[in-house]
Amino acid sequence: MTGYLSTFSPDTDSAEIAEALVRDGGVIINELVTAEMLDAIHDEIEASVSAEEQEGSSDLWPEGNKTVGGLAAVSPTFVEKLLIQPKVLEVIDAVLKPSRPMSVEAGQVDVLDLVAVKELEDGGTQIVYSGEPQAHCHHYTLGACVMLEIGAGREEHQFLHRENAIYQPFVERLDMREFIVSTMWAGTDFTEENGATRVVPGSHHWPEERLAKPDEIARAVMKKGSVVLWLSRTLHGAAKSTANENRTGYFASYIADWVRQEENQYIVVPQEVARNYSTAARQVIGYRCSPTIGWAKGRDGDNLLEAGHSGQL
Ligand SMILES: O=C(O)CCC(=O)C(=O)O
Ligand SMILES: [Fe+2]
Repeated sequence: MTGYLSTFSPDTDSAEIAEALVRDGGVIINELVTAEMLDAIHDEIEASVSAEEQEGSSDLWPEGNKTVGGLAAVSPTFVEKLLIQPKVLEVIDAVLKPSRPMSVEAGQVDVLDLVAVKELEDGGTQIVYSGEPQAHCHHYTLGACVMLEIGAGREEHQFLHRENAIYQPFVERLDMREFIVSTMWAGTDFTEENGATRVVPGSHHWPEERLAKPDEIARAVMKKGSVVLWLSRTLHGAAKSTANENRTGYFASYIADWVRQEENQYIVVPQEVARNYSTAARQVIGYRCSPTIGWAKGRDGDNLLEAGHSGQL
């Protein structure tokens, strides 16, 4: 099934969507939220980020395109309605297999079952891990959250790349457990002409050196309010544009809690801003910890903005 992205309606069972995502490396969920919601997000961005600040200025996003970082602080509607959209979280729960899933239906898995304390000859003890953990992470958090707008007439395709590239070569292994799921919401219709994301189904199983052939590259053609999801090793990239209108996408990646967030969410969304959000949103943004990573003494592990207990101290 090359060059084609499976597209699902919002009422499809999330397990079915997750299965296709793991199999093909990418999927689309059609019109999962209303166009009005996307308009509200656009208005929030326009109200707080100047045109100058939105101008692209990098190789990935040259002048003539627009980018807005720190979306998790700029758009409360994005955070509360899209970032923690229940169907999306159910699919990501099924793929990233956290021991503490976001969606209520998912069961919890205890990774600490794998730890044994062994007696030593000198009277001391030693921690020994054994067995295969069912979970890939304790929970997942936001990698980066940005608006990506392809300008009318963008001349070049962005290079095809893999999301795990930012961690390569430090963690790369083809058979590694999945640790990133990316989402891109269509803030305008995504068309072949205006730069719908290029995604290469199956490429998450390819060796690094294999290059994509033209007929292997699919396009995330979708209506405003739809979302495309892809995995850490799936080749993808923004496309050139032959259209007269811009293509606006809202990108959010979800990463295992044990890798560092790509965009520094504690700078972007400081505590006083995060306090305005729901607990679920705070958790995804990063105000949550596992028993071993990210703790702050005197704070609650599931909601680090509140007093409580986290970590080993
Ligand atoms: O805008 C898109 O369609 C994809 C962008 C992307 O993958 C990136 O900037 O890393
Ligand atoms: Fe990317």
